[in-house]
Amino acid sequence: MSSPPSYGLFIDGKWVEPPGRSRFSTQNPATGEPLGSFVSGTPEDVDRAITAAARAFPSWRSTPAPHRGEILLRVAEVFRRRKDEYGAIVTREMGKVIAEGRGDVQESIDFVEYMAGEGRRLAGETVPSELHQKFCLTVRQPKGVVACITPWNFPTAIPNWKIAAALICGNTVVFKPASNTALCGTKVVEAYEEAGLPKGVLNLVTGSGGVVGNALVDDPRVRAISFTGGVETGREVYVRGARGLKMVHLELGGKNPQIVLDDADLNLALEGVTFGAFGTSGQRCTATSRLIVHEKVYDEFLARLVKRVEGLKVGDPIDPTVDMGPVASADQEKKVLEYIEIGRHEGAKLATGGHRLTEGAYAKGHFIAPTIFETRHGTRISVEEIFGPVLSVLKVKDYAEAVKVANDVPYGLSSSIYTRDVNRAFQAVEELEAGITYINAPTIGAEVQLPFGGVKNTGNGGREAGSVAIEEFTEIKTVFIDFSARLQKAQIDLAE
Ligand code: TXE
Repeated sequence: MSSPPSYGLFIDGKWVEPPGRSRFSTQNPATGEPLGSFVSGTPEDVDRAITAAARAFPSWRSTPAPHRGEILLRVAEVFRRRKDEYGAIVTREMGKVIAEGRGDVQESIDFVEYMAGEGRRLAGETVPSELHQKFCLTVRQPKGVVACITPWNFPTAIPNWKIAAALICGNTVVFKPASNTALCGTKVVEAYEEAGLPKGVLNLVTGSGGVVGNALVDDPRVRAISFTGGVETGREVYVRGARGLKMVHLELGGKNPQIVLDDADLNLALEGVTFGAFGTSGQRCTATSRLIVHEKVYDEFLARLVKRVEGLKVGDPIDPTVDMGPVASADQEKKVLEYIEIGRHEGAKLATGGHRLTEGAYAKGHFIAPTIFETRHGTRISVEEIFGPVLSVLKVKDYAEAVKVANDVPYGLSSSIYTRDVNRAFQAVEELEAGITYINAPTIGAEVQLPFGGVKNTGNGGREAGSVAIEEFTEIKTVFIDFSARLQKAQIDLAE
């Protein structure tokens, strides 16, 4: 097999391959095909990237935000022009089916365009003063150099959610992608380069989380860290960042429930859970990993779901007729198989799947059969994030129990309820402990113009996307303009 193409780091507007670095490669999780070889960045590389970003900051922050937006529009154009090419790279490197690979790139286009428009808003407030002839307002200012650390499950969309939002606000960026999707990360940066982003404004350092990630989080010049990944890594990043009193934005796991009440449109609920649980092989942070079903419709619904899921075509995700690809890596395969074993040991009843697919075309990939367990609330598979094609089904006696079970997990990202009762639907909006609630739609399906994030261990309170995305990347400056031409004192009683 010929060796895959080599890629460098992107520092100060140049692709560089510092001598003496070790390298790592990425593979297609469906076929084992090597895709690219990348530099294992070192703390010195991180230092150079931060130096470049810090040097570029004064001029980028003083570039009018609408002009920054024009560059982002050009970035979106590059993604649009390259959608087929990039979509196929997403699919080949991460393993999601080609429609979703293209969807990943479409989400990048949507978000970058949306943020380009933010260049003409970046709104502050004007508020009245308690004093005469005094004008009070707030303006948004960039934070400085920010670090964007991203996972592999949306390997172009998540980087863009962070990078475009950071850039429109006037920050400069050092970006570290997940190692198993380093090619996608590299392609994202190429798009910004092609669009003419000034040098140093966006820098890429590939390499391990322990080395590159830690060096970024620890450097005092990095003022904010935007991180999406696993809970334990997120906690570590938060604690390290806290030492430098940095703003750390975390987007972590989920254990997202779909509730099906006895009055639900079962056909719709069936399509919802099939897509929610097995789309992207269950590797979305909003993936449906718990199906909570009213006892009156439980048997019928489960039987239909098993039949539907057994009809899914699993295979090479580049084939447009395939419904579900492999999981993203050997590590993911191991973790998911461990959870399947845990499920068996804790007495869950396997309704379908529960094994690797290894024969013929599956032999070189990380394929796992779509898996459904019947279990009870409180088992490990019903409360821990598995992040794979494994669905836990739970029976409940009524709406109240459904919500109690839905809420009784350490996470709170997405949630969904299928019912025709409008009162129940609104009650669920009020009662489900989650950052996102869908009514009669699956737990997946974020749109870029709406805030994204969750409660409890899903994060630390921030939201990405939507107009609130800029909160993460701006400081607010409060401005008082006194045009009275005399000293006025707030809060001090005036002499009668
Ligand atoms: O995530 P990590 P992994 C969950 C999911 C998955 C598990 C592991 O359960 O099975 O996490 O995935 C970088 N300082 N989610 O291993 O390790 C790392 O290099 C700074 C859920 O991929 O959290 C990568 O770029 N950075 C989640 C990024 O952090 C560090 C999506 C994420 O890696 C670092 C992804 C460190 N010390 C995984 N260590 C969701 N719910 O969306 C690692 N990194």
